[in-house]
Amino acid sequence: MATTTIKDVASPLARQTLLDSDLTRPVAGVRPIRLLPWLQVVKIGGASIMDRGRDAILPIVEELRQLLPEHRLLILTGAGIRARHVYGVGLDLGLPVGSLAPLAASEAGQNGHILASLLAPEGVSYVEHPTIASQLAIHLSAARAVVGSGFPPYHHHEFTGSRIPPHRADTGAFLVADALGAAGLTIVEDVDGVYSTDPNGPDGKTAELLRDVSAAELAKHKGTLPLDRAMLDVMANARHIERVQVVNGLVPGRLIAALRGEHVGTIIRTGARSA
Ligand code: GWN
Ligand code: ATP
Repeated sequence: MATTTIKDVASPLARQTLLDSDLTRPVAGVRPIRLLPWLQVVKIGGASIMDRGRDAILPIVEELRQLLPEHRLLILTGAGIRARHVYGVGLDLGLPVGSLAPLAASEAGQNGHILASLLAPEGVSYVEHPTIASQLAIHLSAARAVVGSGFPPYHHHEFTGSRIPPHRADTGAFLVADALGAAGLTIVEDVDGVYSTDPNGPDGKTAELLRDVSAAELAKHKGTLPLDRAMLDVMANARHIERVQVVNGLVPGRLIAALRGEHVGTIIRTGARSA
């Protein structure tokens, strides 16, 4: 028998616009749950580590290997020199940012495949973006760590403010670590941390290491940074990750020390506050 009455679906958001944050706050303002609270995310630099080849990669592989009994890891890699090349060719041809983003992302994936191959004897594999999104728990129940691409899969949805994709591997690593409610994120570079000015630049002699800095302060920093600036915007609205440590992966022991809770690089404080 056909019903003529209007069906009312019970929802606290049923009768209001989603655009008014005052109205949605009572429902949407609560802190999200932590999906993988025991997870440690480690981002390995593409240009700073992977492009240096065996001299930089093999010691990092050894440190990751030593960390496996202590932590369950999501290891994410950045893109390096091959992405710079593809940006150059693509920009010369006039390709839009949404076409360049997946081209560069695929290098981050290549670097991940390289790292995963070296860790394979430890049971570590490369996992695809969809696996990171929805099957990480089962993979990390079977293995102590997995490797993936750090790039966020924005593809043709990449923001158009700049011709170089603004959301790269640092941003992708932070987004996924915060979304999963991970215990921490460590970013591995080829410098001791974030400095007042590029230590390898023309004013390098005056560069001072910033041992503890907020994302808001870094966002105001006028010069270059060893990180994606888009990550600082994301950090402002972080829900779980309160601090990220940037460490030098070329110095033996720094990555292990960071994962053991030591302050051995730059700590960047985000906008997230403990509950
Ligand atoms: O290819 O190395 O994931 O994990 O942004 O998209 O360009 O893809 O377009 O699951 O979906 O090259 O094929 O490639 O790096 O990103 O992956 O081996 O659709 O496992 O197929 O979101 O890995 O790849 O480059 O990460 O960053 O097949 Mo690759 Mo990347 Mo694999 Mo992934 Mo993109 Mo998929 Mo995807 Mo595409
Ligand atoms: P990706 O993973 O995207 O390839 P990456 O993490 O490997 O990136 P780079 O883009 O190579 O990192 O950035 C690291 C470099 O940033 C350092 O070698 C350093 O010379 C440079 N740099 C620029 N500004 C600063 C700064 N303020 N402090 C520290 N390093 C800086």
